[in-house]
Amino acid sequence: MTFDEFITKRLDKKADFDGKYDGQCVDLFRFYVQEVVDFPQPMGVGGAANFWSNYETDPNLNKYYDKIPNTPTGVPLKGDIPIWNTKAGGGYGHVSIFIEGDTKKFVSFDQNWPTLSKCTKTEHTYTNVLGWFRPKASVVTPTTEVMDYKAALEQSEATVKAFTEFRKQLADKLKSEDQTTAIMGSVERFLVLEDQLRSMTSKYEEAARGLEEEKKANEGLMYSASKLQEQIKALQGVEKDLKKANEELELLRQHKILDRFRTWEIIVELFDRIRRKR
Ligand SMILES: [Ca+2]
Repeated sequence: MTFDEFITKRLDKKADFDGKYDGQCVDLFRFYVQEVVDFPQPMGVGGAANFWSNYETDPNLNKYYDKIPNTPTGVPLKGDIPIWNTKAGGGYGHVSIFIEGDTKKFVSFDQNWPTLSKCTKTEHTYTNVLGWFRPKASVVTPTTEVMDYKAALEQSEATVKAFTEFRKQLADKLKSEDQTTAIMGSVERFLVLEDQLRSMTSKYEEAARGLEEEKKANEGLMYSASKLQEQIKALQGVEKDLKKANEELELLRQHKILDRFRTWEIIVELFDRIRRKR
């Protein structure tokens, strides 16, 4: 579980891990190790201060936690484990789990501070604090991946809830005793309608495509027709010119023929005159 869930679970309750000496600070620490950090339990101690001095020799401490000494500027992270020296806790020292704070004071999750045998959020100064352990793997704060997974889970739970509610409302609307059968029938009808709609839509789309193609072809035809009209117009012009030329030619021909006639008449007349004179 997360540290926050751990706090919610254990706040204002007694936590007695070893079943001895009532609820102590070490009991809460060991529950934290078991339920949140999920590491093996450190060796037994006479008092909480011994965790600090045992660190180098206890593999369940030095393998799984960083040991960070207290300095004037150091501030633990949420989920870190502050350890007090033997001047605190009636000579035994003290241990808690850091929640929030700054360089002057902080709030942590404690048991038995000063002598309350239950878990509390407690305000402290850094007096007598030796330093803090920081769990090496980031198991205290859930990773982004875990948070994403949790969010996805919550969302799917909400979806399931919404669907259940929808089903219930549907059953009420259908006024049906046998909810499942009625709903399945409605869903089936809905699916058939949906299929019909889909097929009609595809038919419509097909028709629209055909229409579009036809329109394009038509545009091509219109273009050809207008071209043809231009050509006809041009041809008509040529024809007109030809006709005119023809007419002129005809006129010329007629004139020539007339001219010839005239010449012929003159010759005939001349011949006549000549004959007469003989
Ligand atoms: Ca105990």
